[in-house]
Amino acid sequence: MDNLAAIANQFKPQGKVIDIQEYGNGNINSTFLVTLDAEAEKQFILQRINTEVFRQPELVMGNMRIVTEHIHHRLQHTLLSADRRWKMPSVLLTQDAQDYWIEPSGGFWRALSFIDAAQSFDTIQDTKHAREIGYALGMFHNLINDLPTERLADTLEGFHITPRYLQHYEQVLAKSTVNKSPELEYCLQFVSDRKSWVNVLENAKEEGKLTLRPIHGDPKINNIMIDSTTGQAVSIVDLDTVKPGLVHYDIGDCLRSGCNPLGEETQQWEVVRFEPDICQVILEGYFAVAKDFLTDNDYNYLYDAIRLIAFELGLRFFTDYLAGNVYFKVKQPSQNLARALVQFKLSESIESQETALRTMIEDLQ
Ligand code: GN1
Ligand code: MG
Repeated sequence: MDNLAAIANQFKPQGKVIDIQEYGNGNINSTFLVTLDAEAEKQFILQRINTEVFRQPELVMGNMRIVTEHIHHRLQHTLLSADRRWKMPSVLLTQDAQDYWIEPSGGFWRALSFIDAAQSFDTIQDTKHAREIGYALGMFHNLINDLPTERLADTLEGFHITPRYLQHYEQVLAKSTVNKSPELEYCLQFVSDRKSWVNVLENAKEEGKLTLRPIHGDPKINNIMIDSTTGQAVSIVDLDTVKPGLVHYDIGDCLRSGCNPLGEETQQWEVVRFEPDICQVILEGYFAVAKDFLTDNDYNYLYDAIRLIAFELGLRFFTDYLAGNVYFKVKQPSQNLARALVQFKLSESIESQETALRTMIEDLQ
Protein backbone atom coordinates (compact mmCIF):
# COMPACT_ATOMS: atom_id res chain seq x y z
CA MET A 1 0.00 0.00 0.00
CA ASP A 2 2.83 2.45 0.87
CA ASN A 3 4.39 2.18 -2.54
CA LEU A 4 0.99 2.33 -4.26
CA ALA A 5 0.01 5.36 -2.19
CA ALA A 6 3.21 7.09 -3.27
CA ILE A 7 2.30 6.36 -6.89
CA ALA A 8 -1.29 7.55 -6.36
CA ASN A 9 0.09 10.78 -4.91
CA GLN A 10 1.84 11.54 -8.20
CA PHE A 11 -1.61 12.28 -9.63
CA LYS A 12 -2.41 15.19 -7.29
CA PRO A 13 -5.31 13.56 -5.40
CA GLN A 14 -7.73 16.06 -3.86
CA GLY A 15 -7.41 14.51 -0.39
CA LYS A 16 -5.45 12.00 1.67
CA VAL A 17 -5.22 8.46 0.26
CA ILE A 18 -6.94 6.19 2.80
CA ASP A 19 -7.36 2.96 0.88
CA ILE A 20 -6.13 1.20 -2.28
CA GLN A 21 -7.67 -2.06 -3.45
CA GLU A 22 -7.20 -4.19 -6.55
CA TYR A 23 -10.15 -3.56 -8.78
CA GLY A 24 -12.01 -5.42 -11.55
CA ASN A 25 -10.76 -8.49 -13.34
CA GLY A 26 -8.77 -7.26 -16.30
CA ASN A 27 -6.61 -9.83 -18.06
CA ILE A 28 -3.80 -7.46 -19.07
CA ASN A 29 -3.24 -4.33 -16.95
CA SER A 30 -3.15 -4.03 -13.14
CA THR A 31 -6.02 -1.91 -11.85
CA PHE A 32 -6.56 -0.34 -8.40
CA LEU A 33 -9.32 1.71 -6.84
CA VAL A 34 -7.95 4.54 -4.73
CA THR A 35 -10.16 6.00 -1.98
CA LEU A 36 -9.54 9.47 -0.60
CA ASP A 37 -10.45 11.22 2.58
CA ALA A 38 -12.43 13.87 0.68
CA GLU A 39 -15.93 15.27 0.28
CA ALA A 40 -16.29 14.96 -3.49
CA GLU A 41 -14.39 12.87 -6.09
CA LYS A 42 -13.69 10.37 -3.32
CA GLN A 43 -12.33 7.67 -5.61
CA PHE A 44 -10.20 7.27 -8.69
CA ILE A 45 -8.73 4.48 -10.77
CA LEU A 46 -4.98 3.86 -10.78
CA GLN A 47 -3.57 1.54 -13.43
CA ARG A 48 -0.25 0.07 -14.39
CA ILE A 49 -0.20 -0.55 -18.12
CA ASN A 50 1.19 -3.88 -19.24
CA THR A 51 3.97 -2.65 -21.48
CA GLU A 52 4.66 -6.16 -22.79
CA VAL A 53 1.28 -5.89 -24.53
CA PHE A 54 1.09 -2.14 -25.13
CA ARG A 55 4.61 -1.49 -26.38
CA GLN A 56 4.03 2.23 -26.87
CA PRO A 57 1.82 3.20 -23.94
CA GLU A 58 2.23 6.94 -24.69
CA LEU A 59 0.29 6.32 -27.89
CA VAL A 60 -2.46 4.60 -25.90
CA MET A 61 -2.74 7.72 -23.77
CA GLY A 62 -2.72 9.90 -26.90
CA ASN A 63 -5.63 7.96 -28.44
CA MET A 64 -7.51 8.11 -25.17
CA ARG A 65 -7.13 11.87 -25.02
CA ILE A 66 -8.24 12.38 -28.62
CA VAL A 67 -11.29 10.19 -28.18
CA THR A 68 -12.44 11.59 -24.84
CA GLU A 69 -11.97 15.19 -26.02
CA HIS A 70 -13.93 14.42 -29.17
CA ILE A 71 -16.73 12.84 -27.16
CA HIS A 72 -16.87 15.70 -24.66
CA HIS A 73 -17.23 18.09 -27.57
CA ARG A 74 -19.90 15.98 -29.29
CA LEU A 75 -21.87 15.62 -26.06
CA GLN A 76 -22.37 19.38 -25.99
CA HIS A 77 -24.03 19.26 -29.40
CA THR A 78 -26.10 16.10 -29.35
CA LEU A 79 -29.45 15.11 -28.00
CA LEU A 80 -28.28 11.51 -27.59
CA SER A 81 -27.54 11.97 -23.93
CA ALA A 82 -30.29 14.49 -23.23
CA ASP A 83 -32.42 12.07 -21.21
CA ARG A 84 -29.66 10.20 -19.44
CA ARG A 85 -26.47 10.57 -17.46
CA TRP A 86 -23.55 9.79 -19.79
CA LYS A 87 -19.95 10.19 -18.72
CA MET A 88 -16.53 9.36 -20.06
CA PRO A 89 -13.62 8.58 -17.77
CA SER A 90 -11.13 11.45 -17.88
CA VAL A 91 -7.39 11.24 -17.56
CA LEU A 92 -6.00 12.72 -14.34
CA LEU A 93 -2.75 14.62 -14.75
CA THR A 94 0.43 14.31 -12.73
CA GLN A 95 2.13 17.09 -10.81
CA ASP A 96 4.02 17.93 -14.04
CA ALA A 97 0.76 17.98 -16.03
CA GLN A 98 1.60 14.71 -17.79
CA ASP A 99 -1.04 12.06 -18.46
CA TYR A 100 1.13 9.23 -17.13
CA TRP A 101 3.89 8.67 -14.62
CA ILE A 102 6.85 6.35 -15.12
CA GLU A 103 8.28 4.75 -11.98
CA PRO A 104 12.07 4.71 -11.60
CA SER A 105 11.83 0.92 -12.10
CA GLY A 106 10.00 1.46 -15.41
CA GLY A 107 6.35 0.86 -14.42
CA PHE A 108 3.98 2.94 -16.59
CA TRP A 109 1.14 4.36 -14.47
CA ARG A 110 -1.93 6.44 -15.21
CA ALA A 111 -4.96 7.61 -13.28
CA LEU A 112 -8.56 7.97 -14.43
CA SER A 113 -11.66 9.48 -12.91
CA PHE A 114 -14.04 6.94 -11.37
CA ILE A 115 -17.60 6.70 -12.68
CA ASP A 116 -19.49 6.94 -9.41
CA ALA A 117 -22.89 5.50 -8.50
CA ALA A 118 -22.51 2.87 -11.21
CA GLN A 119 -21.42 -0.73 -11.53
CA SER A 120 -20.62 -3.29 -14.17
CA PHE A 121 -21.53 -6.98 -14.45
CA ASP A 122 -19.79 -10.00 -15.97
CA THR A 123 -23.06 -11.46 -17.25
CA ILE A 124 -26.38 -10.02 -18.41
CA GLN A 125 -28.75 -9.48 -15.48
CA ASP A 126 -32.07 -8.97 -17.30
CA THR A 127 -33.65 -7.65 -20.51
CA LYS A 128 -33.19 -4.03 -19.54
CA HIS A 129 -29.50 -4.62 -18.89
CA ALA A 130 -29.13 -6.28 -22.31
CA ARG A 131 -30.76 -3.34 -24.08
CA GLU A 132 -28.58 -0.86 -22.21
CA ILE A 133 -25.43 -2.78 -23.19
CA GLY A 134 -26.36 -2.50 -26.87
CA TYR A 135 -27.36 1.13 -26.43
CA ALA A 136 -24.04 2.01 -24.80
CA LEU A 137 -21.98 0.51 -27.61
CA GLY A 138 -24.19 2.19 -30.23
CA MET A 139 -23.93 5.50 -28.41
CA PHE A 140 -20.14 5.21 -28.24
CA HIS A 141 -19.90 4.36 -31.96
CA ASN A 142 -22.25 7.18 -32.78
CA LEU A 143 -20.17 9.67 -30.77
CA ILE A 144 -16.86 8.71 -32.39
CA ASN A 145 -18.08 7.88 -35.88
CA ASP A 146 -17.10 11.31 -37.22
CA LEU A 147 -13.59 11.16 -35.76
CA PRO A 148 -11.16 10.64 -38.68
CA THR A 149 -9.33 7.31 -38.18
CA GLU A 150 -6.06 8.99 -39.28
CA ARG A 151 -6.03 10.81 -35.95
CA LEU A 152 -5.74 7.55 -34.02
CA ALA A 153 -2.50 5.61 -33.67
CA ASP A 154 -2.37 1.86 -34.19
CA THR A 155 -1.43 0.99 -30.63
CA LEU A 156 -1.75 -2.78 -30.97
CA GLU A 157 -0.80 -3.98 -34.41
CA GLY A 158 -2.79 -6.99 -35.56
CA PHE A 159 -5.45 -6.61 -32.86
CA HIS A 160 -8.59 -8.47 -34.02
CA ILE A 161 -6.96 -9.44 -37.31
CA THR A 162 -7.91 -13.12 -37.01
CA PRO A 163 -5.60 -14.46 -39.78
CA ARG A 164 -2.65 -13.01 -37.85
CA TYR A 165 -3.72 -14.84 -34.71
CA LEU A 166 -3.93 -18.04 -36.74
CA GLN A 167 -0.43 -17.49 -38.09
CA HIS A 168 0.90 -16.92 -34.60
CA TYR A 169 -0.98 -20.02 -33.36
CA GLU A 170 0.73 -22.17 -35.97
CA GLN A 171 4.15 -20.91 -34.96
CA VAL A 172 3.44 -21.51 -31.27
CA LEU A 173 1.94 -24.95 -31.91
CA ALA A 174 5.00 -26.09 -33.82
CA LYS A 175 7.13 -25.49 -30.71
CA SER A 176 4.64 -26.32 -27.96
CA THR A 177 5.32 -29.14 -25.53
CA VAL A 178 2.04 -29.19 -23.54
CA ASN A 179 0.64 -32.57 -22.59
CA LYS A 180 -1.99 -34.22 -24.77
CA SER A 181 -5.53 -34.42 -23.38
CA PRO A 182 -9.03 -34.85 -24.86
CA GLU A 183 -9.66 -31.11 -24.34
CA LEU A 184 -6.49 -30.23 -26.19
CA GLU A 185 -7.44 -32.53 -29.08
CA TYR A 186 -10.88 -30.92 -29.23
CA CYS A 187 -9.32 -27.43 -29.52
CA LEU A 188 -6.77 -28.51 -32.15
CA GLN A 189 -9.51 -30.04 -34.28
CA PHE A 190 -11.81 -27.05 -33.73
CA VAL A 191 -9.23 -24.60 -35.07
CA SER A 192 -8.13 -26.86 -37.89
CA ASP A 193 -11.72 -27.19 -39.20
CA ARG A 194 -12.14 -23.41 -39.46
CA LYS A 195 -8.84 -22.30 -40.99
CA SER A 196 -10.19 -21.44 -44.39
CA TRP A 197 -12.84 -19.10 -42.96
CA VAL A 198 -10.81 -16.88 -40.61
CA ASN A 199 -10.19 -14.30 -43.37
CA VAL A 200 -13.87 -13.47 -43.72
CA LEU A 201 -13.79 -9.92 -42.29
CA GLU A 202 -10.30 -9.07 -43.51
CA ASN A 203 -11.25 -10.11 -47.06
CA ALA A 204 -14.36 -7.93 -46.91
CA LYS A 205 -12.15 -5.06 -45.75
CA GLU A 206 -9.71 -5.60 -48.62
CA GLU A 207 -12.57 -5.77 -51.13
CA GLY A 208 -13.78 -2.40 -49.83
CA LYS A 209 -17.03 -3.83 -48.46
CA LEU A 210 -16.18 -2.90 -44.90
CA THR A 211 -14.33 0.26 -43.93
CA LEU A 212 -12.13 1.22 -41.03
CA ARG A 213 -13.69 3.35 -38.34
CA PRO A 214 -12.66 4.34 -34.84
CA ILE A 215 -13.60 1.46 -32.52
CA HIS A 216 -13.44 0.63 -28.82
CA GLY A 217 -11.70 -2.72 -29.30
CA ASP A 218 -12.82 -4.29 -26.03
CA PRO A 219 -16.53 -3.57 -25.41
CA LYS A 220 -17.22 -6.68 -23.36
CA ILE A 221 -20.17 -6.19 -21.09
CA ASN A 222 -18.17 -5.59 -17.92
CA ASN A 223 -16.65 -2.52 -19.56
CA ILE A 224 -20.08 -0.90 -19.66
CA MET A 225 -21.07 0.91 -16.48
CA ILE A 226 -24.70 0.81 -15.37
CA ASP A 227 -26.17 3.59 -13.20
CA SER A 228 -27.02 2.06 -9.81
CA THR A 229 -30.27 4.00 -9.52
CA THR A 230 -31.74 4.15 -13.02
CA GLY A 231 -30.30 0.92 -14.44
CA GLN A 232 -29.29 2.88 -17.53
CA ALA A 233 -25.86 2.60 -19.14
CA VAL A 234 -23.80 5.58 -18.06
CA SER A 235 -20.35 4.94 -19.54
CA ILE A 236 -18.13 2.63 -21.50
CA VAL A 237 -14.70 2.35 -19.92
CA ASP A 238 -11.33 0.73 -20.68
CA LEU A 239 -10.31 2.83 -23.67
CA ASP A 240 -6.89 1.22 -24.09
CA THR A 241 -7.74 -0.45 -27.35
CA VAL A 242 -9.50 2.48 -29.03
CA LYS A 243 -8.02 2.61 -32.53
CA PRO A 244 -9.01 2.22 -36.17
CA GLY A 245 -10.82 -1.08 -36.83
CA LEU A 246 -14.09 -2.59 -37.95
CA VAL A 247 -17.23 -1.95 -35.91
CA HIS A 248 -17.77 -5.67 -36.45
CA TYR A 249 -14.98 -6.47 -34.01
CA ASP A 250 -16.81 -4.44 -31.37
CA ILE A 251 -20.27 -5.82 -32.08
CA GLY A 252 -18.88 -9.36 -32.11
CA ASP A 253 -17.05 -8.82 -28.84
CA CYS A 254 -20.06 -7.26 -27.14
CA LEU A 255 -22.29 -10.15 -28.20
CA ARG A 256 -19.85 -12.94 -27.41
CA SER A 257 -19.60 -11.59 -23.87
CA GLY A 258 -23.27 -10.63 -23.46
CA CYS A 259 -24.93 -13.72 -24.88
CA ASN A 260 -22.98 -16.24 -22.80
CA PRO A 261 -25.00 -16.41 -19.55
CA LEU A 262 -22.37 -18.59 -17.85
CA GLY A 263 -19.66 -15.97 -18.39
CA GLU A 264 -16.21 -16.36 -19.90
CA GLU A 265 -14.59 -17.83 -16.76
CA THR A 266 -17.08 -20.67 -16.22
CA GLN A 267 -15.76 -24.18 -15.56
CA GLN A 268 -18.84 -25.70 -17.18
CA TRP A 269 -17.60 -25.25 -20.71
CA GLU A 270 -19.54 -28.27 -21.99
CA VAL A 271 -22.88 -26.50 -21.49
CA VAL A 272 -21.91 -23.04 -22.74
CA ARG A 273 -24.54 -21.68 -25.09
CA PHE A 274 -25.08 -18.52 -27.14
CA GLU A 275 -28.44 -17.09 -26.07
CA PRO A 276 -30.30 -15.66 -29.11
CA ASP A 277 -32.92 -13.77 -27.06
CA ILE A 278 -30.21 -11.74 -25.37
CA CYS A 279 -28.57 -11.16 -28.77
CA GLN A 280 -31.82 -9.80 -30.15
CA VAL A 281 -32.24 -7.29 -27.32
CA ILE A 282 -28.59 -6.14 -27.35
CA LEU A 283 -28.85 -5.58 -31.11
CA GLU A 284 -32.12 -3.68 -30.72
CA GLY A 285 -30.42 -1.39 -28.19
CA TYR A 286 -27.45 -0.97 -30.53
CA PHE A 287 -29.46 -0.25 -33.68
CA ALA A 288 -31.60 2.31 -31.82
CA VAL A 289 -28.57 4.64 -31.89
CA ALA A 290 -26.35 3.19 -34.63
CA LYS A 291 -28.70 2.61 -37.55
CA ASP A 292 -27.78 5.84 -39.31
CA PHE A 293 -24.20 4.91 -40.04
CA LEU A 294 -24.58 1.20 -40.84
CA THR A 295 -24.47 0.16 -44.49
CA ASP A 296 -26.03 -2.91 -46.14
CA ASN A 297 -22.62 -4.56 -46.18
CA ASP A 298 -22.22 -3.84 -42.49
CA TYR A 299 -25.39 -5.83 -41.83
CA ASN A 300 -24.35 -8.60 -44.23
CA TYR A 301 -21.24 -9.35 -42.19
CA LEU A 302 -22.76 -9.18 -38.72
CA TYR A 303 -23.39 -12.90 -38.41
CA ASP A 304 -19.78 -13.64 -39.37
CA ALA A 305 -18.59 -11.05 -36.88
CA ILE A 306 -20.46 -12.70 -34.01
CA ARG A 307 -19.08 -16.11 -34.93
CA LEU A 308 -15.57 -14.86 -35.67
CA ILE A 309 -14.87 -12.82 -32.54
CA ALA A 310 -15.91 -15.69 -30.23
CA PHE A 311 -13.71 -18.03 -32.26
CA GLU A 312 -10.85 -15.53 -32.32
CA LEU A 313 -10.86 -15.06 -28.55
CA GLY A 314 -10.87 -18.85 -28.15
CA LEU A 315 -7.90 -19.04 -30.50
CA ARG A 316 -6.07 -16.30 -28.58
CA PHE A 317 -6.63 -18.07 -25.23
CA PHE A 318 -5.67 -21.45 -26.69
CA THR A 319 -2.49 -20.06 -28.26
CA ASP A 320 -1.54 -18.48 -24.95
CA TYR A 321 -2.08 -21.79 -23.17
CA LEU A 322 0.20 -23.49 -25.71
CA ALA A 323 2.77 -20.70 -25.30
CA GLY A 324 2.87 -21.07 -21.50
CA ASN A 325 0.54 -18.17 -20.56
CA VAL A 326 2.62 -15.22 -21.63
CA TYR A 327 -0.16 -12.77 -22.56
CA PHE A 328 -3.33 -13.20 -20.46
CA LYS A 329 -2.97 -13.23 -16.68
CA VAL A 330 -3.79 -16.63 -15.14
CA LYS A 331 -4.36 -17.99 -11.63
CA GLN A 332 -3.42 -21.51 -12.66
CA PRO A 333 -1.71 -22.96 -15.77
CA SER A 334 -4.76 -24.56 -17.42
CA GLN A 335 -6.98 -21.45 -17.07
CA ASN A 336 -6.35 -20.30 -20.65
CA LEU A 337 -7.29 -23.78 -21.92
CA ALA A 338 -10.58 -23.61 -19.98
CA ARG A 339 -11.22 -20.10 -21.34
CA ALA A 340 -10.54 -21.31 -24.89
CA LEU A 341 -13.00 -24.20 -24.48
CA VAL A 342 -15.68 -21.74 -23.36
CA GLN A 343 -15.23 -19.57 -26.47
CA PHE A 344 -15.06 -22.56 -28.82
CA LYS A 345 -18.29 -23.97 -27.35
CA LEU A 346 -19.84 -20.54 -27.75
CA SER A 347 -18.77 -20.41 -31.43
CA GLU A 348 -20.18 -23.90 -31.95
CA SER A 349 -23.51 -22.75 -30.49
CA ILE A 350 -23.46 -19.67 -32.76
CA GLU A 351 -22.79 -21.89 -35.79
CA SER A 352 -25.68 -24.20 -34.90
CA GLN A 353 -28.03 -21.17 -34.92
CA GLU A 354 -26.74 -19.57 -38.13
CA THR A 355 -30.04 -19.47 -40.02
CA ALA A 356 -32.01 -18.06 -37.10
CA LEU A 357 -29.35 -15.45 -36.33
CA ARG A 358 -29.12 -14.31 -39.96
CA THR A 359 -32.92 -13.98 -40.08
CA MET A 360 -32.93 -12.05 -36.82
CA ILE A 361 -30.37 -9.56 -38.16
CA GLU A 362 -32.35 -9.11 -41.37
CA ASP A 363 -35.60 -8.53 -39.47
CA LEU A 364 -33.98 -5.93 -37.23
CA GLN A 365 -32.58 -4.02 -40.20
C1 GN1 B 1 -8.37 -8.63 -22.48
O1 GN1 B 1 -7.64 -7.02 -19.98
P1 GN1 B 1 -9.03 -6.98 -20.48
O2 GN1 B 1 -9.88 -7.93 -19.69
O3 GN1 B 1 -9.58 -5.59 -20.56
C2 GN1 B 1 -8.05 -8.45 -23.98
C3 GN1 B 1 -9.33 -8.45 -24.81
C4 GN1 B 1 -10.12 -9.73 -24.52
C5 GN1 B 1 -10.41 -9.83 -23.03
C6 GN1 B 1 -11.14 -11.11 -22.69
C7 GN1 B 1 -5.54 -5.81 -24.99
O4 GN1 B 1 -9.04 -7.50 -22.02
O5 GN1 B 1 -9.01 -8.40 -26.17
O6 GN1 B 1 -11.32 -9.75 -25.25
O7 GN1 B 1 -9.17 -9.79 -22.28
N1 GN1 B 1 -7.34 -7.19 -24.18
C8 GN1 B 1 -6.20 -7.14 -24.90
O8 GN1 B 1 -11.64 -11.04 -21.41
O9 GN1 B 1 -5.73 -8.11 -25.47
MG1 MG C 1 -9.35 -4.11 -21.97
